Amino acid sequence: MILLQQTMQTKKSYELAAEVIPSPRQLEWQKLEMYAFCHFGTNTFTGREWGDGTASPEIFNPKKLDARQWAKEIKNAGLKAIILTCKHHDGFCLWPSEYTDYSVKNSPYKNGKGDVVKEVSDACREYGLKFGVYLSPWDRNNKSYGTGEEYNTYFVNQLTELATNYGDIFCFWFDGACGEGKNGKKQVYDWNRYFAVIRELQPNAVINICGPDVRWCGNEAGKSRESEWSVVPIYVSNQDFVAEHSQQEDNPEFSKRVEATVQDLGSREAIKDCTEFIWYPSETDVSIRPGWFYHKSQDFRVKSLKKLMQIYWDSVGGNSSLLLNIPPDKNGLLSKYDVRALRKFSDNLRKEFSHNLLKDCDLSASSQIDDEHNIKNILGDDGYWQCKAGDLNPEITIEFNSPVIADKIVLKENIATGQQIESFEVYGDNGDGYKKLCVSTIIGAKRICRFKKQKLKRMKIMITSYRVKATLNSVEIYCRE
Ligand code: FUL
Repeated sequence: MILLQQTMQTKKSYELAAEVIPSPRQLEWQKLEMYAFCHFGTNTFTGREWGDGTASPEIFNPKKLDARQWAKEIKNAGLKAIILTCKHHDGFCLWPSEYTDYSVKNSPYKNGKGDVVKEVSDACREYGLKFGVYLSPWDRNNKSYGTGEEYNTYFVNQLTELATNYGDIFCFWFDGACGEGKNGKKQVYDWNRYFAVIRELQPNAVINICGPDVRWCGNEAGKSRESEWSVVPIYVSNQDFVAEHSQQEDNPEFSKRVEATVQDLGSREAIKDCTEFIWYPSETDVSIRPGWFYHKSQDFRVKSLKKLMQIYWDSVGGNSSLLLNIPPDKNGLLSKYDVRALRKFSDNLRKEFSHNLLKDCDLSASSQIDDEHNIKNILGDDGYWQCKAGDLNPEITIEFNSPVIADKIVLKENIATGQQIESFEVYGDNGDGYKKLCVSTIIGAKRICRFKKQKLKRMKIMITSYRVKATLNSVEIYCRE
């Protein structure tokens, strides 16, 4: 015991951070990379972003609702899941909850016999997508909100309905927004009770934002940090910390704001006084149009391909997953404007990543800990490379058997054993000497670096700084078609 304490004390904070690894559920989630949000509810019909819980259920009447159309478009776009706003802040439930009258059961939709959660979760399964639940803790309709225990039980009952009746759920997404209810009171959420219910009923699901598994990137504008560390000090997952930085008012401008709150969460400097760390990877949530809910007036303000690509490079290409909101319209369909933008986006991604050029080549590394962690592992799906502990500037050389024309490199660390690489550089040579192609900070689950399209005979990756050990799971090289 005493010995353990001594070792703990002598370890530097970055050495402790280097030991933190993801849970199996976080590792599974990380593979998704990109998935959809669908904001849908009374706001779709009232034109609001934040309903106050007074809209009549009578207004909810999507006449052509077709969740299979959502799933089909989202699947074709290469996204891997849908998270549905089963209940937004207004409290209206898209499923016939037993615990409130404020739901689809009192709407004209299918004469009160509809269940949108069921339709969307079924469509997801049919199209091979995962299904996730957004359930707003803030409820502006329920009279028990703000009373403490009673509302927490109401919320737990709703969570239980959703976690029991709709098959596997990959994610529960809890918003940081928290305001007053009807009675002017704010609720004290019993997060631990909520989490316990989820862990019991859906043990594989990640709990995002106001939850312990996935961290909010900190804004709704689609801007990730230059260095999105997945290992951060433990306080970052504190729900009060998250809520403090969340949207506090019904302000349409919020989605454009890039909050310059805490830009550096994980560098050696940022963590130097910390001793406790968690694996808490970033998620970038952003809407394809200005609002989270569909408003006809925004049909011509759908994000351009250029903007969507910028968001993709920053998020997926910068160790943050991308949660892209595509809100169904009043008919209950994804609008043609959003579908057009989504298709352009996915067609473009296919062109950017048509085939991996890193195949026929000789690979060498300045060191490897043993033969099991051979550099050749970065070419395939099995295993990973790890340098020797004493190798302070690990270098990997790629010698192409015949020259390639390339414009980007994709690197992945072996995150199952943590995140340790702090910076690296990539060089290319076409016979006239090595030239620098890119300089970058962290890698994590994925880092995409783009450079000017050029012919290359060989490439070199230099890891310029790392914590304790450096690993690579894979390296891929691409050229836009
Ligand atoms: C915010 C909410 O207030 C917005 O309405 C939206 O649901 C967004 C994803 O999260 O905190």
